[in-house]
Amino acid sequence: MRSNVFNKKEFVSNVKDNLKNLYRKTLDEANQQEIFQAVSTTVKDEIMDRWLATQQTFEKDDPKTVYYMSMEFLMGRALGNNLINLCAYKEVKEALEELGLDLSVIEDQEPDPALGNGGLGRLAACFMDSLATLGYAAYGCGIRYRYGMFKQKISDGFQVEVPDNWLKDGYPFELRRPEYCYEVRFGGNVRPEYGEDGSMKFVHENYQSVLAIPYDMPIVGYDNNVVDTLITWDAQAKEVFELDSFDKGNYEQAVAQENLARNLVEVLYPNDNHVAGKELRLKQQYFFVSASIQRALARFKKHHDDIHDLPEKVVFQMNDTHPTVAVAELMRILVDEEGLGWDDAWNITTHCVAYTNHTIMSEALEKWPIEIFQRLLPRVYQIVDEINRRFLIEIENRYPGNEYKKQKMAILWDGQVKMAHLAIAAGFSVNGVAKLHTEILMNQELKDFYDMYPQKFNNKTNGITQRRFLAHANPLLADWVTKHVGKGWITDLSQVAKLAPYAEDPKEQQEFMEIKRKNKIRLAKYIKEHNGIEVNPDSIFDVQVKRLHEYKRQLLNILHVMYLYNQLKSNPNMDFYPRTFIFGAKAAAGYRNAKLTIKLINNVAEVINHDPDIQGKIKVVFIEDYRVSNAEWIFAAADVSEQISTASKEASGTGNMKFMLNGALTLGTMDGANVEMYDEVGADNIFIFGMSAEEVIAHEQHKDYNPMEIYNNDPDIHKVLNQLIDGTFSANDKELFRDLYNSLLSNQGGKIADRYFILADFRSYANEQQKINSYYRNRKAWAKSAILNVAHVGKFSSDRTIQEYVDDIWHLDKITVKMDRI
Ligand code: F58
Repeated sequence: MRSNVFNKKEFVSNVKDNLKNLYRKTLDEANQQEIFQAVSTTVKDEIMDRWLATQQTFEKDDPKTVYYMSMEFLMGRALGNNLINLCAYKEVKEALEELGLDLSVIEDQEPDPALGNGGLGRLAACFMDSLATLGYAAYGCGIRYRYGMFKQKISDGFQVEVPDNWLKDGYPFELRRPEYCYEVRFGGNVRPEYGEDGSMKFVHENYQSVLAIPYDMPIVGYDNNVVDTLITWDAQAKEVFELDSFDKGNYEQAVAQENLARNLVEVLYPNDNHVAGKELRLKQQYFFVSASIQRALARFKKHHDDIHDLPEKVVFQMNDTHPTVAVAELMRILVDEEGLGWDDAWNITTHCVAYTNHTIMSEALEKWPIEIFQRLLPRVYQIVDEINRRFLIEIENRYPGNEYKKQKMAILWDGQVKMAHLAIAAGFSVNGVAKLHTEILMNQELKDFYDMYPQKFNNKTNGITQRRFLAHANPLLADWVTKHVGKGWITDLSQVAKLAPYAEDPKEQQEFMEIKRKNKIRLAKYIKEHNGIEVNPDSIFDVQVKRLHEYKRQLLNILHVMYLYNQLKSNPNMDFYPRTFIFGAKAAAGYRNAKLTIKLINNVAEVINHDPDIQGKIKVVFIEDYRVSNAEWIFAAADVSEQISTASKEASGTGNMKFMLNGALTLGTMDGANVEMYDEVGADNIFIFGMSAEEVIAHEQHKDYNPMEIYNNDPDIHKVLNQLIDGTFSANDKELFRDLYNSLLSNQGGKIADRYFILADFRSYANEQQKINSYYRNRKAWAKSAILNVAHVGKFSSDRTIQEYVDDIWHLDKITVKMDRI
């Protein structure tokens, strides 16, 4: 907060006032949750002035605006982050200390808003932070799920999902805006209606309606008075049991609408890189997309009479295909409500929508059964049908007589609506999220589309916000960086390059390692409190935290731990630097192998952590309920960052960047953004192993991979795999891990054996792990590499990513918010 606004005395007195007004309590009487609410209300008050001023600037300057459309925004806690971006963190911490209060305890009271699964949702959150910080007009558009990502409990080593009732105490950083509500219609039928002049329009009737009510959350830019907005939409029944419903005998209809509204926004689908294709999910998509477009158009029309100018002022970025129904909804509004002709409307639409692809995993590609789509969205379906018809003509013109092309590229095919095809046909930009990923899209997955529209394709390598993941997560390292390069890195991460010369300096190396050690102690304390496991802060903290998915290969990691354990057992005096293997991961509730892998990790932990033979040299920890708030502590404490996906499968990864920012050394495959991290930091400061994407793809095409051969020829691997089924780690139930064993060795139900090449990469993984073991003994070399990782992380700021989106895709105007406007 600017010093003329913020002073400690005033802050304290406002907190006390808020306690009084909210709870009729004094500081002594209030509990921590009430204090959190009062502190947050005080901070929100401060934000409000800037939010108002930003809105007034929008009104006056009318800048081009991006609407970032995403089913997920994994925001994490707001209080600490807002204080960082208001430049008031330290002052508020001190002010509270004077009252005997601890800011981090208060921060801990905040529910962790988890309206997202993993990378895709967290990316959206980082992008919002960067948009506000760089001074661009932006709205995030999403859904206000009543229940976010489930909370994970570990019970007897198994994951148990507990509902995340994040709104139960009320959320202080949101604002209900019922005055901006919109109607969204589902079902019913469409019939043509002819005017007396011979004109025809479509009438949608017998539909069900819900009202979309927006809740705005402020997105505070860093030290620039800009506050953008995340709109999350809540659903409400349009008519709440109105008397005339009874009169008309419409009672059932009223109940149905009430139910629809309640179910729509009830819960986030907890799948990462997998879509279940449930009808309710399509309803969610249309619901938030329709409401967001209506709001965007209403804002536009306040200042503009001619809808043809829309592309000059508005761009919709679709975060994966989930919001792709936006294409047809915008067409519907332009044609049916604005009265434009098809070509006119198509021209506007295709200059307003752009699409980001986040995966090549086929199970994550969205396809809707036409039957569902048509029944749920009859008018929107007609429009998709027409888009498809014209698209097929375009393909025919380009590739006359090539039926095969049409089959492969059609939007409607085989009873399904292919959302990616719709997004590419309509989007003026199609981007991947890392160099390698974009290349794979262009040369393999989307090759037909790239051949047809090369100009649409571009890469935007992901990034992360250094404000949350360094300034807030790791204050000790943040101060160390500032001491050496000044504060500029907070808004221009490329400035960390100036750290490079310090990497050679023994005193700086020492200081750096001291900071890491303190962060490891902080995490060790957390682990002790939450897991009851004692870990040694002088061991290597080797960390893999991310969603649990077979392609991310947590199984490779834990199999290697089993292998090391076998080695140590048979040779207790072998060269081995103590290591703590830390895991954190949620598995989708219905994903069997993923859940079994969690159980395996916990069982291996149980055996190894209690085996006196290995003298505590290996510890295995599974951190319960991995989420944004504990992630911040985990990144800060890591020595080794495990980024070990099968090459070609991880589109980018963003956790990899958060570890790098905090000075961990990456152990990774040449996959996703790891490739670019390697380019930045150099071969000496990263541990790379495994097959290349090209090799993996070649094996997949030739179907010539046989894991059984490796199992038969490598006795160490043989032993480890047998331990999955001989009771070593499941004494009471030898069969417990049979499915994991089978998944590695036998083809089953369409799934080929070891489809993620775990055995193929095992030896080269173990070799790199061995190198890490030796390298860590050389503290100076390690410290040097760690510092160089921080020094070369500049490229991976989401500020850089957003600037590229602005320059190449969105073309937004920068705004300046002056506070004297209010
Ligand atoms: C992730 N995708 C990618 N999808 O896996 C990761 O490599 C990338 O860094 C990140 O996006 C950001 O670009 C991802 O998180 C999902 O969680 C979807 C949720 C909805 C269902 C389909 C998967």
